Amino acid sequence: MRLDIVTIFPEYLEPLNVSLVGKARLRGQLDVHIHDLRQWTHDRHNTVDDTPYGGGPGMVMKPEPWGEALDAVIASGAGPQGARPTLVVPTPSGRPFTQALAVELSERPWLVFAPARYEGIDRRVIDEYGERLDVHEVSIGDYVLAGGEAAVLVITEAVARLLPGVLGNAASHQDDSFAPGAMENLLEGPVYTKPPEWRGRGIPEILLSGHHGRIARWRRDEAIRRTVANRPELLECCDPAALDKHDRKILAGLGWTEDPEGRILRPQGGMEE
Ligand code: JA8
Repeated sequence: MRLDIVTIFPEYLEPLNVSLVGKARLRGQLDVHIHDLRQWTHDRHNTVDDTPYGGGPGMVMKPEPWGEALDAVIASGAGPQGARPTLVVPTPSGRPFTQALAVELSERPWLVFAPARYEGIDRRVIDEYGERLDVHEVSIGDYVLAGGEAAVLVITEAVARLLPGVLGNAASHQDDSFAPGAMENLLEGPVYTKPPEWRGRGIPEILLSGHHGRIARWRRDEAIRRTVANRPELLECCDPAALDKHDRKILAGLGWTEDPEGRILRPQGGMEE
């Protein structure tokens, strides 16, 4: 997979030299190109921003440097079949970045990232490239960063580990929390390793029992408990058929009920806090 990132802070992308992504690059599985947007400015001050039309706070990124940058990056890779990249623009007003979107992006041969600073990029840039490329405006969560570079790191790491051969074992991301069809909408439960006692704390006995069926059931119970505590909405909207009798027993013990269609409902009103 090829990745291009156009940014006014190339140093911000240094973490792409490290760990899983850095190793994937060294192995030739990821071909990463980082570009300084200011290369495509022509004034003495390398200006990339200007005041917003209509007034309001902050500055907006000018369209001309982005247009020249993206044209140059796209042309640099347009092979014989005229391969076009997928453009990814991190923004808090984008489509939520999920594991499903990470999978979708991991299937593309070439991603170009356009992380903004200030109040964002002049809308005409997104509209222009939307006519030529698949453009994904993506939000990594409901908070505002000072710029899109940290979101590029997040998206790149989530995508890179899905590439064939990047993670040691291909089976290992099948049961990630949020992997489509993993534990079906459940968060993962706790994990343990050696030593068997640490600061007076042991390991849940079941994990030492060798009863694989009972261990799987215990792990699922813990996953349900953690999902109830941290992300109850994941359970409330899930397919009722995804829950077995034992799941329902665990949930009943946590105060959850079932409607006549078998949909599960969180405890109503007031007992929390
Ligand atoms: C921001 Br400025 C800027 C650019 C991209 C993103 S993605 C996010 N959560 N915040 C801020």
